[in-house]
Amino acid sequence: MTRMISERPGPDFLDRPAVHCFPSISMKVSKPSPRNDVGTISRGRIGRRGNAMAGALHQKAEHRFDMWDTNRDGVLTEDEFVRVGQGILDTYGASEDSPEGKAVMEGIRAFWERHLEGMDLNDDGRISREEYRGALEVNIRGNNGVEAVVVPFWEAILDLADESGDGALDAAEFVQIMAAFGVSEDDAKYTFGAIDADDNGEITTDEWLRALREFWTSTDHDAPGNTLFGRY
Ligand SMILES: [Ca+2]
Ligand SMILES: [Ca+2]
Ligand SMILES: [Ca+2]
Repeated sequence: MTRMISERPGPDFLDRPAVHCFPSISMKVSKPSPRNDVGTISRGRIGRRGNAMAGALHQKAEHRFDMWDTNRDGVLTEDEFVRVGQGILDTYGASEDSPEGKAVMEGIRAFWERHLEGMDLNDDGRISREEYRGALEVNIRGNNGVEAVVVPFWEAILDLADESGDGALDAAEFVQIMAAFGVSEDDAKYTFGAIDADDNGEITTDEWLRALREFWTSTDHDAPGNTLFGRY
C-alpha cells in the first residue's frame, strides 16, 4: 500500500520550534495526525471502533469546536470568542477598562489570533472545522500555544475570579466561570470533582492549570481535565 507521507504531519509535528507562519503545511491540515492516540480509541459512547481519528485529542477538538460555535453555523468567528471573554467580565461585573478585565479580553483576543495564524486557509477571517483542527495542531498544541496563549488567558480569568486572593476556587466559583464557556452546571460540578486532585473541595491554580493542559494535550481518554469544557 502506498502511504501518502507527504500529506501527513510527521511524528515530530507537535514539537516544532515556534514560527509565525506555516506556508509549507498550510494546505495539509485536512488530516491531523492521530498517531498519539492510536490504541486508545475505544472508550465511551462516542468511541468509534477502528477509527483512529476518534482519538482523545480529536474528540476533544470536535467538542471544543461545537462549544465555540454558539450559533451553530459551522464556522468560528472572533465574535464567538470575544463573547466568552465578555461573559466572564459580566460574571464579575468587571469593566474592560480595569486591569483585570483588560487582561481577560486581551487574553481571549490573543487566543483567537493564535488560531488564525497561517490557518485561515481561505482567508475569510473565520475558522471552519477543518481549519480549526489544523489550528489546534499547529498553533495551540504546536508553536507552544498552550503556554503562550492558553495559560495566560486562564491566569487572567483566575485573577479576576479569585476575589479573596488565595489562589483557590470552590465548586460554586468554578461552575460560575465555566458557565461563561457554555458548560452546564452538572458538567462543571462533575469536572470539579475530577480535577480537585487532593479532594479538599477547592481548586488551586496548579490544579486548574493541570486540568487545562490535560484538556489540550493529553492523549489519555481518562485524564481528569478532558471534561473541562463539558462532558462529550
Ligand atoms: Ca459560528
Ligand atoms: Ca477560514
Ligand atoms: Ca484541591
